[in-house]
Amino acid sequence: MKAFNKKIFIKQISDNVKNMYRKNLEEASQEELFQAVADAVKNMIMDDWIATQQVMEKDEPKTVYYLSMEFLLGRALGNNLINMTAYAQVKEALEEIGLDLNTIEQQEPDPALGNGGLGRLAACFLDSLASLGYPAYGCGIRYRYGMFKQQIVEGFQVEVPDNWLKNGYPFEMKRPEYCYEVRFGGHVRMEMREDGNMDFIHEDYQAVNAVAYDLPIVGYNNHVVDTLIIWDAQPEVEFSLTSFNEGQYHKAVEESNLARTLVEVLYPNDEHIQGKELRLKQQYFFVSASIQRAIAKYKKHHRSLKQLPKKVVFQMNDTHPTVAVAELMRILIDVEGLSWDEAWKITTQCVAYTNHTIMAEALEKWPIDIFERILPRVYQIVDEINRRFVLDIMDRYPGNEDKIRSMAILYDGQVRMANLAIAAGFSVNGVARLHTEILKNESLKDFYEMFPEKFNNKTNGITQRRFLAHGNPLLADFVTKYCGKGWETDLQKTRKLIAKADDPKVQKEFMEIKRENKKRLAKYILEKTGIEVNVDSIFDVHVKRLHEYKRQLMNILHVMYLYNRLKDNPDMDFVPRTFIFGAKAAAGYRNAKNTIKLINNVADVINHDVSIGGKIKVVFIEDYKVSNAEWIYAAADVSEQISTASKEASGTGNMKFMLNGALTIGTMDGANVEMFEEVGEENMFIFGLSAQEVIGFERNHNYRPGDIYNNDPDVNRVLNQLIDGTYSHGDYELFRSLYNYFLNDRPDNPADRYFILADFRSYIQTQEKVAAYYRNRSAWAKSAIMNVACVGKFSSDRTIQEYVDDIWHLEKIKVRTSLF
Ligand code: KOT
Repeated sequence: MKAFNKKIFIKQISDNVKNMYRKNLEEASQEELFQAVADAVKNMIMDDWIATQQVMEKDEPKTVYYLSMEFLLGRALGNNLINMTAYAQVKEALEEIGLDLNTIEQQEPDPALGNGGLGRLAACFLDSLASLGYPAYGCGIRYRYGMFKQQIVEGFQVEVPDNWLKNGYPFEMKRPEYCYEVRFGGHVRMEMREDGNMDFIHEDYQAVNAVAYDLPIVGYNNHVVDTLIIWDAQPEVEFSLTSFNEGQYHKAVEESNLARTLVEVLYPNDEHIQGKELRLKQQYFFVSASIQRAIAKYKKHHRSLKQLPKKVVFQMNDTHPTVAVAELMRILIDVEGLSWDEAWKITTQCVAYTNHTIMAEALEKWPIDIFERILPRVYQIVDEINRRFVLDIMDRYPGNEDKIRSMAILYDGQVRMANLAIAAGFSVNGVARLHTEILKNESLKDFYEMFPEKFNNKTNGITQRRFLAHGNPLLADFVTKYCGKGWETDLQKTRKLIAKADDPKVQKEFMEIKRENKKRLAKYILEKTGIEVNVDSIFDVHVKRLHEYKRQLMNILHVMYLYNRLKDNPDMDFVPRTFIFGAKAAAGYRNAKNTIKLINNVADVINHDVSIGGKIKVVFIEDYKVSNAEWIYAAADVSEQISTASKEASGTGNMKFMLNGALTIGTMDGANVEMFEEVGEENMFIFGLSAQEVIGFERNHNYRPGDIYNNDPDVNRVLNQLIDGTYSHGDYELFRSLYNYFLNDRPDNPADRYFILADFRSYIQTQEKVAAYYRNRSAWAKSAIMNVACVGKFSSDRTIQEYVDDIWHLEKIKVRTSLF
């Protein structure tokens, strides 16, 4: 960025308003002003973006291509200004012309090209790659409709399409010069060449063009601007009515339909794969285009493909882009003319795989007939990879059918994408230490035995630039005051707070900041829901995707239990608490949607019961997304991280709460384990079964939730309240399926498969400790400060540096804008 010039900046905004809308500043709407400001900011980014791309062109450093079906970006304007270290200056300049930066920021659509943790992780990784100065491309899909907008109507979730591109997105740049053909369907004809080798000729296919849109990823204060490429689909030929014969006309119509539907919508299921044909087409579409672009870029400098692994590494974000393995093989063999062995050697040095979950329903498997019909040539290659891999398995384990059953890529009529990723990838990583251990010792045991050298852990992280500097400016200033500048790029610097955590003055300051942030959220809650909350109550927050394993149901049952207690003993000593929920449920996920309805109905009953004097409030925040998440984390006292142990691979929300000084109540699951290690037992509330205990029950089938229901009167009472009309205006059926979840035992779907009743008593007791602790303001403040002080490990900068050191082996680039 050139040195910021206020005058020029202001002039540019008024010029933009004039040229874009034929208006002057006074006439323009806030949305128009946002477009004008965003364009001016993009202009400030441009020189660094050009300079970065020039350095990459000239020095040709090894580059990571982060392949991901999801990037949950959140708004860019404020974040870009933070990373350009121009936020305060721009805010001041706008004030001079009567504009409020906050209001302007809120006009930006919140680009939600992702579901939850996996997509948000990809976005944090890009921020860290750029901020550390590493050459990187994110590669994804330009969905017309990202994650749906959630409305709550009479307590039920309603999904509304989110047309984020409606007014144009100012930070994207169409790059028509990067346009690649991607082929679907048809047949493969084999032809013998003169040299005796085979040619594989793909015929009768449908083709679409992938057209690149680039988004800038601004590094923090270092002039590096990396690129996120999102691919749009366009028909190859625009059909004209006159110049086609009938056959051509049909094909043109089909191809343009395909182009339109391909990128129409993000599949809104988190950790649940349905195996829809269109999803496979989306995967192949963006993977093929990304690999073609990477190879075209490489070939500008090289004639032989042999050095590709020295210049390019593809990181596969879960199995969704795993077709990359076969697509790279296809291009190396069919297009570049390499032998199978040469191509395999290159491919297996270029691709690496990250696993994000052990949940069975999230494992991608494609029926072979569908896969073969949609991608006939790619399928041939997968078939050959599998044939050779099965030979390797037999070689290593002669006569052992079990090993083939668990590791073969093609099995039981299905293509198993994780098996392909592990067979081909040179690295396989989990996302928290416990998760990686479970992969090695349980779910991927056979693979670990065969390829121990591939397995490694990379504990997730989050970017402090968005989730502290931007989301919580008051706490950011507090950290700067006591730790100095520099935490923006070195989060370990917050450790200096350890020495201050006992100081009553510092504690008071912290608690005042927290209270301000609670006021900000209370105002938002009042505006959105009409519910008034007490900012001096404990803000107890559970925000994340709705999934049974994340156990929002356990949380609301605990609220029902507390309410029973208060009703039974109106004079009991009770620390006022506001239970805040936010979660989207996949559209077809019945128990998840019913849980949302239950939370809203419980809220309705409790919030309107004047007899409890407002001691409990329950709030469901509609449309939980990155932009309101920043405010929610900032305002939290208590962070709910209560997944069934072993099920949450890592979690990243847990880290964002910690960064904002909330105390965690959680199970020993995912990255909670490592947070516990960092912050110490006196500053975190742990409860429940361990992962090994859960795995033990699952293996031995000896968990009996019915016994707990029969013997624990508190459990018995809250479960019965699901079917006695207490929370359903007398309707006994509305929550029957949730009741049945606990007690209906079927071989394929055991009762209470997420061990809610097993952990319930321990959860109640631990929540009592939380309440008692909150009474001691000084102890609480100290623990909250300790959370901020000990969060350093969970910066995504640390995570990315580990990926670089152990997997990618990149070198930093230096960008000096010539204009300086
Ligand atoms: C799986 C299939 C489809 C869509 C999403 C997934 C998915 C999401 N798998 N794992 N995740 C989450 O990834 C986060 C980032 O690593 C983790 O922190 C979180 O624990 C996973 O549930």
